[in-house]
Amino acid sequence: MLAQPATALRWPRLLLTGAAGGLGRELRPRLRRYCDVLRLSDIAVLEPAGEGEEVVQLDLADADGVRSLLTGVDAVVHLGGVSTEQPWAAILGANIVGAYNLYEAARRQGVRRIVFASSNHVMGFWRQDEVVDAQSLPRPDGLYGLSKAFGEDLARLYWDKHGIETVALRIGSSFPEPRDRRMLKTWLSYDDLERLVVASLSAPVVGWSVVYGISDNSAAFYDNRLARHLGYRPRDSADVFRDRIEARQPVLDPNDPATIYQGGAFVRTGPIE
Ligand code: NAI
Ligand code: 15L
Repeated sequence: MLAQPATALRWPRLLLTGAAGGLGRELRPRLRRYCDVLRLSDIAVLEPAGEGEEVVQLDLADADGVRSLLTGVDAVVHLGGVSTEQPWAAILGANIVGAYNLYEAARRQGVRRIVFASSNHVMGFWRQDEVVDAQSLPRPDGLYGLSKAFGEDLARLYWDKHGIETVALRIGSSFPEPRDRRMLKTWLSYDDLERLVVASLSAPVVGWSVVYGISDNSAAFYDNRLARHLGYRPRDSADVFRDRIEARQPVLDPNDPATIYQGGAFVRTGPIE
């Protein structure tokens, strides 16, 4: 069951990219409650448009298509793209060219704010015994993380030069439940994801902001104090799953890079031919 909308704010038209994906399908009914029209796009086939919805199937690498996709849009929640380590060509088209097309279309169409699904993998080569915040230097753990770092820098350029605001969400692990001991640190519940996205859309001034997309997990290696202006207050915590997860995974190899680094198994992956 969906929670009551967290705010009375309402947008005439929001765009959700990546709407056919795991998080897109979760956010579709939730975001619908905050806008008059929710435009949904993906390269994959989407469920047909319901009341107050518009559906557009397109590749983010299609510059003209993305430009018309942003017509009449007030704000964008940009989830679309490759979401794991993949061959370079796929990452280049979806995450590099696609992000450029989105920001360039926003500039031309006068869209003022983008909530960008970045990733914890921008920071994957920081160690799990270190705490990082929004000012820590990026240390991507693969081409996927690097492409998200590019997206964050691109967003900063479009803020500095063109005044388009972005909140870059360095999402940890957003699934129904944490799946392993690392996710006890990185988990973001779907309800907190909604809170985070709505806070990012609603905060009066965001400029270019970076926030770690996590629930209130006591073992987190992320510090969100520099994103306080967003007013994001997580209400869930991975802690309630701790006993079950630790029973399932009692011992970790301390020499495994997946144990040592924040990016977990991503630090071991690739390059993928
Ligand atoms: P997902 O892979 O399920 O969804 C991504 C969607 O983007 C897919 O429906 C896919 O068809 C679409 N897409 C891929 N290439 C495209 C292209 N060239 N043009 C148009 N659409 C394209 O991923 P998920 O889990 O829903 O994540 C959503 C976003 O959040 C992604 O950007 C991902 O990188 C980011 N993220 C997700 C995390 C998680 O825990 N679920 C953690 C960190 C970041
Ligand atoms: C991500 O960036 C991925 O999109 C997601 O599938 C998870 O693997 C997540 O990071 C994670 O690190 O748990």
